[in-house]
Amino acid sequence: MADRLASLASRLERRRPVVVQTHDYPDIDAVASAWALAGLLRSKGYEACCGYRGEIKSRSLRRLIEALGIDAEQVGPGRPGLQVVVVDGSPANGNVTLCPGELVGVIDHHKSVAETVAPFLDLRPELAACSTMIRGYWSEAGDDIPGGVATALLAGIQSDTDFLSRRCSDEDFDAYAALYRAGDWALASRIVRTVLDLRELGLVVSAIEGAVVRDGLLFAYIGGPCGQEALAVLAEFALRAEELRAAVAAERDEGGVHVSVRSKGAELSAFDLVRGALAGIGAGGGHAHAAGGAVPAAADPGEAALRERFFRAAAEAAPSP
Ligand SMILES: [Mn+2]
Repeated sequence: MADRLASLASRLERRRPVVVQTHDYPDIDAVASAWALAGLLRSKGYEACCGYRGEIKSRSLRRLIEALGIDAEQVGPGRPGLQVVVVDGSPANGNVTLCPGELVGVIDHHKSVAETVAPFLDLRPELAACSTMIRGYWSEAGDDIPGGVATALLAGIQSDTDFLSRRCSDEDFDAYAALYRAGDWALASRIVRTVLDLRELGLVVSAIEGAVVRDGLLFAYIGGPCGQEALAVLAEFALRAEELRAAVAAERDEGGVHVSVRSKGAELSAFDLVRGALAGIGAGGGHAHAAGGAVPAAADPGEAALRERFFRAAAEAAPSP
């Protein structure tokens, strides 16, 4: 197996600070990965911290940060000589606003939409979670993984695979088993599952009542405000309906429109849907089963036009049988 940790470390200068940066508006997999890698680098003598851009809109991530004492910082204007390692995202995919500094590495499991350029690249879209990748770095180091770090990475895999119910590689299963033993699985599971409050539960119910379905695609607009996970909960729950192939949930806040897309299979890929629907107005990405995207407020076409964009993208990506 390639010694990825040694390869990354050889490209980092020990006397300069390192920020391990997540994708913007991070989720559990992103922060768990960044925190775990920053901790590993610190144990090897680097000055490393975990950072993100945008804000934390995920309720479960806030709980994980509190429960495990994760020190994730909103990255500011940068510091002289800063070295940047991006995890669970890529500047080439448009979901990371880079911290000013020198980009040294990108570690990601998302589908690439453009070529990523950095001295160190570890891009493995065949893996279901970035946390699986970072657990591999800890294994390479040969060090015992601290319980809190194991719990965070376990939550990352649970969150990105919906508790192993999406496509996973052998490496994801191996990492899950090891982290399940090394961390607190009960704590991780409880935090990952608890993503709404009662007000948001009501918003989700109302949005489903008002949803529009065409050719197996459901489109629902949540009348917010809500955390980013309410969108995912709605889209995932909707797919329990036999007639649906895919589901889209959208919400608008001051920053613009956020969307979450879930699909039952590669036949109508969530990734293709969000890329097609948001082409020219926003950015989106992810995986075949789960994807997300955002449209800046200035480019918001409005609910009806956004819905038509998704129905059109579905017809183009996979005409109904
Ligand atoms: Mn991820």
